[in-house]
Amino acid sequence: MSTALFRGSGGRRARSWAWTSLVTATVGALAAAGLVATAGTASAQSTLADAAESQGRYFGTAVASGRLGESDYVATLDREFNSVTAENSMKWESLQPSQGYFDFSAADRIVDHARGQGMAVRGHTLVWHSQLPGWVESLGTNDLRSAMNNHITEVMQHYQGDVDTWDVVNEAFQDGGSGARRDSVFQRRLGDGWIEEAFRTARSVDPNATLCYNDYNTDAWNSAKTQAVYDMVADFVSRGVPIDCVGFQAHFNSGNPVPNNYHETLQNFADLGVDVQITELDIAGSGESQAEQYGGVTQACLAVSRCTGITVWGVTDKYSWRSEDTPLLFDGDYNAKPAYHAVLETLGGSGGGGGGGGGDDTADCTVTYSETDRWGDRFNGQVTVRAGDSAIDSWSTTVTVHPPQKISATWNGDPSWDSSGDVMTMRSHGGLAAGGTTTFGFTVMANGNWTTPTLGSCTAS
Ligand code: 9MR
Repeated sequence: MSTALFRGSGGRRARSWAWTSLVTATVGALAAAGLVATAGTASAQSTLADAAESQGRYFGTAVASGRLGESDYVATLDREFNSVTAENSMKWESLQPSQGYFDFSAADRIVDHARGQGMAVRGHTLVWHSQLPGWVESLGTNDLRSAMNNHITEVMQHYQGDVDTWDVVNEAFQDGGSGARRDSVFQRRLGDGWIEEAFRTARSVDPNATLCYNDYNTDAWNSAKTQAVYDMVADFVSRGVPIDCVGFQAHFNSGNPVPNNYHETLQNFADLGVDVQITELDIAGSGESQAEQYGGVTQACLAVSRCTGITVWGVTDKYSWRSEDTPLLFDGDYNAKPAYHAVLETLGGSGGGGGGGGGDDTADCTVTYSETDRWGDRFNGQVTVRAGDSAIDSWSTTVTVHPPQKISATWNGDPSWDSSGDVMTMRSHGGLAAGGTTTFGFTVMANGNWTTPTLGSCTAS
């Protein structure tokens, strides 16, 4: 994988628009041809994304770029979520490790994958005191001001058209009872005006982006920190400082449980005239107690019309930043947990879980994709087909490539193509035992487009 280490801006924009229309056109064409499959016998809203969408919301997850090669991770991501946040790859130390040099490679991998799947991207985060490269700490006032505005400008221009929402400023307030600003390098050098300046710069760079202030421990309405953030947002709104949204990270555990007045907090902020989003949700625990809390948070969002979506802070417990707390919706084997079902059902969906722990999901086989090799002009994809609880006599699935990509070779299956040549149906040579797996593979000539091919669902007989 080559790295994109360069000075400059705006590099993705033309491509982004092309991809957006391509994805829309491809999905439209597939739908017209009746080739967009919904999972076998499960209900129409058997994923978090579909169920949230039916409620006018998105359902997102944090993604680590290094996990995009793991097929179960990607299958779960692509099936369940329609929004992603880079867990670490868009932080300042990742994007501008030394002054003036931008490395967008890891973040681009996440954005390319997400946009290739038609997902939205939340940008996290433009200005934060943590995960800052060392060179920022040593700047004086004027240089720091320029560096902050330059970082916002370069990063937003690079992702303009792909990232629709930005955490412009993250975690600028202290914990505890003071309600004071956090003692960060930005606060020390630039004084109280730095947050406002960051938002004004962000608006001027991308007037179409939704601009958020994002923080944690802002869940209980009466806490000093919640009140301090509320006062800042109220002040910004009253003075016309551009702010569109407040992000509530929502990292909960027994010491910091979901407060009873969570809905009130979200509603009070929304009443200021901003959207609210739950941006990094995870809840330590397990079983029904965890499920109940997840259901409650989802309910609180649904009860506030300006709560536009929920993002959980990771796909699977095994890669969580606090994995020992098992705080997410899928366990380490990608089985849907009770918390998953609580969220799905609160959103009005049912079944779901991709067959991993999935209620009434009776699909007979599942497919997952991974990329096994890459060269300068092409890559090999591998699909693992897994039978459900019963033996199957045959299986088939589709692989859709994204023009101008072309499949140039296949192995371990009987392929056929639609008239466009972009949709390959792969049929099995034989059956599978209950729970058994097999793989097939193919080579894709990229022709400049490295988007991950889209897998259809698996059909068994
Ligand atoms: O999940 C992130 C973890 O992998 C990093 O090591 C950590 C570094 O500070 O940041 C984590 O994400 C944080 C997020 O960016 C901001 N809110 C708190 C999150 C959890 O620490």
